[in-house]
Amino acid sequence: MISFALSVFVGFIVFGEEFPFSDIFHKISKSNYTLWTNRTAIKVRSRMDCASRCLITNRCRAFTFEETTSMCTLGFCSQSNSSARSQSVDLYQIQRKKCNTYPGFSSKSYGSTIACVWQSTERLNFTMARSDCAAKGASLFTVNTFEKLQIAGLLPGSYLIGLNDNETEKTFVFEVDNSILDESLKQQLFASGQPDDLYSDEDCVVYVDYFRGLNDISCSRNEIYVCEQFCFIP
Ligand SMILES: [Ca+2]
Ligand SMILES: [Ca+2]
Repeated sequence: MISFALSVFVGFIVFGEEFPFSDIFHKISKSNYTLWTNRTAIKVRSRMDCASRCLITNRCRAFTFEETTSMCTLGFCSQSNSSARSQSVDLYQIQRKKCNTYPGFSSKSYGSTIACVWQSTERLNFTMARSDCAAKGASLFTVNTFEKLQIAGLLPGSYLIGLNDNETEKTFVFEVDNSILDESLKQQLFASGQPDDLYSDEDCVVYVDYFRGLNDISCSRNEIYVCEQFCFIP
């Protein structure tokens, strides 16, 4: 999809071809869905301009565009949400793919929570693991709820996930959207006595099977890792 999208974009720029907007993006009912994003709106020339920006932006699968102001917001995916939205904002989504159409990925569930995940066989450090997940159009596994912690337990062994306190010590940030792990959830997710920032050198996080919880480790350690697709059909 990414290479297809890129070639479409390049074709649009170089040859001035008609941009097959409606083949790629679908308008989503805004009464039921909102945009999952960590970006702020930017002013663009047109809806097509906004769509083009989404196609060349890593992990952009959806966007909103406000006709009257030409404000464009790029996002990860549309998500179910019953809260009211501004009627002037249109929400578009790239066609979602089934989880198992991403090579090696499979869906795992706990209750109504479903994750689309892939586990490595090779051990890499945090930076390399993160790059490998990005190359798959994914991010390191996000364990940000009790349910996701239970899903983590369905995968064998211990492995790196997408959470770190690289920027500010003790402030753990999820890789997928830079959201911050709050204190009460931190206590639920981490194993007893963790995170301990041992030797002042532990800023990356692994799920540890025998703790059934998280532990902070050195980012330079080579570990098994798990990638997660965030915009899929189970
Ligand atoms: Ca730390
Ligand atoms: Ca630790």
